Amino acid sequence: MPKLTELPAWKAIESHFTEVEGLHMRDLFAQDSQRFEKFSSQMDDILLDFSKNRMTDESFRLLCNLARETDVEGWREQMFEGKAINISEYRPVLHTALRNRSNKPVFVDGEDVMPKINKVLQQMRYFSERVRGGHWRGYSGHLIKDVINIGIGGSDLGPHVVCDAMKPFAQRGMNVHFVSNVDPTHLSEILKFVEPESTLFIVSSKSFTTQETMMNAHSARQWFVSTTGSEKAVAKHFVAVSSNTQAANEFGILSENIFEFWDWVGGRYSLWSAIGLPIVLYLGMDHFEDFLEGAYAMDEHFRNAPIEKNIPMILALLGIWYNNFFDAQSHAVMAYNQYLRRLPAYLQQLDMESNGKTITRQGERVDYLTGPIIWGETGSNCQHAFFQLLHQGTKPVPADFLIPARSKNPLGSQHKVLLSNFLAQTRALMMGKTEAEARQELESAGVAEDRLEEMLPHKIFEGNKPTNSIMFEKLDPRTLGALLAMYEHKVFVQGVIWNINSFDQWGVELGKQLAGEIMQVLAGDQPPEDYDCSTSGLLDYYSTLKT
Ligand code: G6Q
Repeated sequence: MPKLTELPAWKAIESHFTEVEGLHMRDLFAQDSQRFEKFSSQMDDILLDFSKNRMTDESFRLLCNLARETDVEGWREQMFEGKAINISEYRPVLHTALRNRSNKPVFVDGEDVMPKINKVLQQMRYFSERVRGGHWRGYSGHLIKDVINIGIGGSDLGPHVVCDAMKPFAQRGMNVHFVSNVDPTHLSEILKFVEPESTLFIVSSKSFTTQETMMNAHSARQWFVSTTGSEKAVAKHFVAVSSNTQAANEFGILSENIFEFWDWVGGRYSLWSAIGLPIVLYLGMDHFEDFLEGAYAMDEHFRNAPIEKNIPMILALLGIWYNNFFDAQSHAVMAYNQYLRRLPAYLQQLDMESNGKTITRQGERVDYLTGPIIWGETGSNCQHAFFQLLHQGTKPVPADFLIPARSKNPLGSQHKVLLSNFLAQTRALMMGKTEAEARQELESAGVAEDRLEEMLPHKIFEGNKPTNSIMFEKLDPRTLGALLAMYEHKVFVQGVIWNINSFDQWGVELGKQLAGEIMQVLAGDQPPEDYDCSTSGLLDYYSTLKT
């Protein structure tokens, strides 16, 4: 298999890049009034306008060729069909089966997995309806008012972003909390405000061995037993979501209260599985199914739309354009929607854990950049914080801007003001402000000649800063499902093109292993003699402070 950088499609982009690098989007827009029509695509009500990017028709054509030459379409089918594309863990990658609303069979090792997926969905419906309808009560007959999800990484970030974003759809009187950090403060601060008799804990862990989750789960159990005085009551207040049902049993959770998922669901892709249980308890199963429907609609679009109109493919190709040719180190995501405030945290894991890799599928070191640093904040807050760097800094930062056309909370003209900021920022980033415009502005403001010359360089904006605008009607479960699936597929396409395995996470496993080793030193063992002096020095300093 030829190296990525030796492929004809890559070489063609490389030589084309030198022609495009110096072009300004302001001129590209002036030359082509059809740019928006040409460079936009729609799936249901989700519109992607990618016209504010530093590319010509030819750039786009060459990028699409790269997707063809790296066989993105072939890999896509392998994923949907359950082939073991996670090559370092020898597993299929089938989060798409979890939201396969067609219910057509999907085979793993000759077994159709749809019946067991449907069975767990039914179990989630039955359980959530009992809890939400007041039939499942706490040990002393109280209604369940607080659900606490204990999980970390993929067993936390997905359900957390969804519950936060879907707050307007939540059942009145039902609260959901997320405990992830092993820092005891996280659990303690939540326990201060809940009553054990009306609290349900979900221990969410694919492996059921993750140190942070297990410690938090044991602490929660201890708190529960010591405040209620009843071991027996644990059964009514603790359920588990895991692919390791035996370990969940051993923790003391009854088999009927364990919600299963499987090793072909990666942690960061698991929110569509039983890991979505907190979502279901908070929003209800019908809303969760709408969420799955939205993701399925995006899956179908991803599978069937031609590359030129395929939203996840386009986002992926543009990301590669900036990452590998403009040397952009990061990619920002700005949701102009307060409900989406956890979106950057979720995307950081999705993207950086998937594509933060240096080894190709053939086991060689890459000689090109792979996954970008993902970051972001909600609009318009971000404008008053780091946007200065986007407008006038030295680093290229391509960005996605997302906004719903309608707000869940229409307050006077506030949503229109939000939208005007969204439009003004993407336009300003693209257009910039020329010297002549800045001069004109200062003159109109009556600035004296000598002062004007001093101020002028500071008032110029280069512009030519790329953005994607993603606009949709409203943020509801269906649209959110589609948006998250859109990003999953974007990450997938980039991984295929970079020729890396997006579905393992050995760096995460390393953290789990190292923390265990150092714990033994903290528990009193001598540090190994070959420990680096920095770690030994910190351990010594800690021992002087801890008492
Ligand atoms: C995700 C990663 C990682 C994982 C957590 C929690 O893809 O594998 O973030 O989700 O480490 O793991 P458990 O669910 O096994 O506790």
